[in-house]
Amino acid sequence: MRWIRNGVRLGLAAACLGMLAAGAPAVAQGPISFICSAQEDYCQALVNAYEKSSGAKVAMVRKSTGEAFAQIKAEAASPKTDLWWGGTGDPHLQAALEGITEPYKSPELPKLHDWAQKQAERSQFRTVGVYAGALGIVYNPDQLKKTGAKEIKCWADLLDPKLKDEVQVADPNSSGTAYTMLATLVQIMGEDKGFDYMKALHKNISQYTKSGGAPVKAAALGEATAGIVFMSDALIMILQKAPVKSVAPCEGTGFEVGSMSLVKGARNMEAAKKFYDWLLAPQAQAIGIQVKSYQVPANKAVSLPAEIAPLVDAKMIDYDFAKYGAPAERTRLLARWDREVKSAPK
Ligand code: S7P
Repeated sequence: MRWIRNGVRLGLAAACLGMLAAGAPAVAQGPISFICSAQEDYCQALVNAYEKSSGAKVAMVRKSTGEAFAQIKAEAASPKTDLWWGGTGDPHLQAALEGITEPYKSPELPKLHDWAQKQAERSQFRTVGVYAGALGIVYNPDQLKKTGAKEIKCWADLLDPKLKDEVQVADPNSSGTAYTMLATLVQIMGEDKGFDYMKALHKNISQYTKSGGAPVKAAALGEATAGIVFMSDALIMILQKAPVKSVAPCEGTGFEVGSMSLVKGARNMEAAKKFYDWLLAPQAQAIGIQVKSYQVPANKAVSLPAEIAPLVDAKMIDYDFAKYGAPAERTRLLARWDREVKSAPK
């Protein structure tokens, strides 16, 4: 995938990061109300670094992507949130198209990879890409052996009856990861066949978790044999020597453009814009890798560690972000999933 490789090739730029530290401190207008939809420790590291460098105060809450979207939508008449960072791009796009987020062109925008700038363009600049990552399958090889199922290489392998109640994925209503899976399968297989696949997979699902990263932990603990997750989340556990492997499915896979949006009518708009600009600049963009969160950063000046290289060789589909982030389409697909998959007999 060239869009990811471009990030990998910028290795030398890392040496310059120390010199690219943030400029003048932002002036705090009040605590910035911040929803963060990535890993909790990544979110906290961003907040700590910004508070330290700017003197501003940030009140952060971590929420899965679908939940964050639902909260911002529910608050639209009287917004309590200023800035929403991270989580998959589709709900950010839906928020943009529903007009509940604010258009903004950061001075950092031209310094981002094309995929991050395209996310801004397709939303009329109401959201922007902050990182990218591929969807994949995580599995526990010891557990897999016990089930007698063959090695997992493809989406089709997850349908093996020997994996009954052995697979986990999140609920796509709350989780951006799981919605990315839904949209990916529909794009690879066609809508009806994609739903047939998810209905068949339902027999093997032990639990639809709330958060997209939970199946990685379940597989590492041996509570599940396999899970559908972002490969960057699996890599965190693999590097911690957890007994799991990850695979990019042989039929192809989808990917996320993790995004950021300013809330329309934000009470701390000016302070939130300063935080927004800082979050796109190299110093903040390098924090993910420092806290071992292995998505590809959007800012071209940030290099990637060698560990990420295997993730970029996945056979990636040409994910249609405009279609699957459109409010009517996302709402329709989630309703169909509730009707036909979640409530299907096991
Ligand atoms: O953990 C990092 C990450 O996977 O979290 C985001 C994810 O969408 C949030 O979790 P949910 O699936 O529960 O919404 C991703 O954007 C990110 O890569």
